[in-house]
Amino acid sequence: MQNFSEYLRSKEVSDDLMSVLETLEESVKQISCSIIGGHCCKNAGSVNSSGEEQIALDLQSDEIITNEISKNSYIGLIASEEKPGEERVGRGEFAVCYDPLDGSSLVDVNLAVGSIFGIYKAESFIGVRGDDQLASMIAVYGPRTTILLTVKSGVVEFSLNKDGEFELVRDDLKVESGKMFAPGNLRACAFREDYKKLLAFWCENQYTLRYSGGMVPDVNQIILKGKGVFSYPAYEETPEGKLRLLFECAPMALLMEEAGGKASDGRVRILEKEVSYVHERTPVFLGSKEEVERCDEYLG
Ligand code: P6P
Repeated sequence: MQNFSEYLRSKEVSDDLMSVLETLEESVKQISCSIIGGHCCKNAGSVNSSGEEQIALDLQSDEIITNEISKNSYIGLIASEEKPGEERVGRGEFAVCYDPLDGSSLVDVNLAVGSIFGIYKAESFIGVRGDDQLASMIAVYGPRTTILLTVKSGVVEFSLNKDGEFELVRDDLKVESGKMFAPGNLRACAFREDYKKLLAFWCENQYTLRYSGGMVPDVNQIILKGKGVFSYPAYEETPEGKLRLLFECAPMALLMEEAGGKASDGRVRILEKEVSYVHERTPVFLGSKEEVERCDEYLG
């Protein structure tokens, strides 16, 4: 079984990008420990730049990543969902954006959560597009701690083994078609007939519901099972949707497209959308081609 570094070497990833990814791998190991350690589910008494209450684990996860990144001179720019804006951290040419612990409130009820990372070479995140990512990865903290990674040559899964090493467990993951749906923001149905009709289609066609409230495990499931669709539309109360373009949707969209799926905002590819503000939100539909095209047809 290849470990994380052996896989990167086998894909002829440049030494500097490999070093950046290994830094993020180390962060994931430490976050996994802090979650299993049962630390800090308590509220931190603060809110992030998106106005969401932070639990201490959000801040601790953010601190772990920031600390590991500070040791890597290849990384010069960071942006975190838990920080107000992008931060210059050195002269390195790599820029790393991350949601340190997406869905952190689910930790309290013992559901799976995750970290999301996008890796660029950029002087600023303003103006980048998801297509500019050199790599993206998500970590899932569930019964196992796993990583889905793409260095833009397909999608692979690593699992943290008993020796504390990530080993390759699945390679060349593909999303084809199948009747599974993860419909977010159902409250929008009270205002959007089109979303109601799309949900009726999925129900009338006996799709299997798989929605946990954590974007990372929900999208991870679609990629591992190779089928389905995750939807999170906008509506009048949240006209741009809820999920962040830079920190959540673009890294996930790269994984989904590298697995042969699609990712749109109902009109355009997520990966084509230019970031105008680091905390910018977007409606998002991710999954098998035909399902995302159905979302575009019903909601676009
Ligand atoms: P809702 C978690 O808070 C999150 O950011 C995503 O992980 C998840 O998909 C979404 O919000 C859930 O939102 O409106 O269903 O609580």
